[in-house]
Amino acid sequence: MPSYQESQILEVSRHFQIYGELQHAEPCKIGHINETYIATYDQGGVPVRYIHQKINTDVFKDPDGVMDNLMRVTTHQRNKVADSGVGEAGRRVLTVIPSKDGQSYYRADGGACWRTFVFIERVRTFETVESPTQAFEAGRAFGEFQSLLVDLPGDRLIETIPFFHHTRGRFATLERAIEADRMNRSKEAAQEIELALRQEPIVDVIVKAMAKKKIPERITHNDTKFNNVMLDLQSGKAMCVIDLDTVMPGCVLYDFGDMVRTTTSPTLEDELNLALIHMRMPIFKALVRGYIETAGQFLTKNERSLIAFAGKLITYTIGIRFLTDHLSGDTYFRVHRQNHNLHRARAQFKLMESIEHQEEAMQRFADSL
Ligand code: GN1
Ligand code: MG
Repeated sequence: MPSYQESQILEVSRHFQIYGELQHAEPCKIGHINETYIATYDQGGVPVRYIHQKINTDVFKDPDGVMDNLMRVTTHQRNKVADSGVGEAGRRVLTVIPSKDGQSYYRADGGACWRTFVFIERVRTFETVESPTQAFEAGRAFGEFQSLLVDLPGDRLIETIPFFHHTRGRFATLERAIEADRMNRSKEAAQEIELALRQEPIVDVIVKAMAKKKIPERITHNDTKFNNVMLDLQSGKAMCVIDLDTVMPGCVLYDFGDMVRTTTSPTLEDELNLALIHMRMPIFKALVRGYIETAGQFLTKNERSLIAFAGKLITYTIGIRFLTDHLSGDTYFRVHRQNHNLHRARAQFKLMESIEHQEEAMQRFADSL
């Protein structure tokens, strides 16, 4: 739940290099981790919007690292976009507004970390994919995002959350949560726990392939939810990829997998009616086509060979993270109703099964491109 009132946002806003008077601020309810506010300023009679965001430092324990990565990544992207001549770099790449003392974020007295972005106008995000064209755009956008970062100069990016998509690590954490059963919830979740544990044979596939260098490490987004793609209101084309806190060294397959998870079902992530949850092949096809269009030039054969599997694996991994959080008392993902994380886990497992049923056909299609 948003815990900041307009008056507090006013206090925060004073610390950033923004001209004009704050007129209005409202919480943006998307996202399970950070707190986001849309703020409108009067700049010489024109309303101009910004995003103020409080970084969740329980989750992102190294905000300096998060912001260093973010500045390096967005600067590099902006330069490349500007050089390419496509135009509208300011709507294609996130712009950070520095604090009054020239930092990329502002740390308040109590320790709260706030940052500010330019609000990108005339775009919108969607919670579910409404057409193959939208899926194509999502695939294209994240593929392009990865491809722009292939030549990022400098040191390796900081791992803002170490072992973020490490399925074996996530599996072990689930096992510990079952064992501890802090909230006494394991009995009610017995079916989900059983289903989750049964999948153990898949948890090491990508982890091991990476350890053996069969799959390369690359700079990846790591939170490629469909609602992190901003689509132009008029053309419907993807303009900007947002939510860059987990941009770090990773595996492109996790990025692709999370696109499958968040685009192919017609339902929300926490859908209660399991009968509605399924992987839509036409959407998947459009998604891969879009992704291959922009990422195809750098993907290796090994990466391509796990495209369909990645969808299943990430859907499973996010499912066990929700289940773990449910068993541990909902301390990580923000919840809005009772058993919310259990519902989310159930929905992921249903989608995982649907992907599994179609996995061969999905991979065959990817291989044909
Ligand atoms: C979290 O807050 P949001 O919605 O951007 C989570 C992702 C999960 C996602 C599930 C840092 O992202 O990993 O896939 O929820 N982010 C973090 O909806 O854990
Ligand atoms: Mg996120």
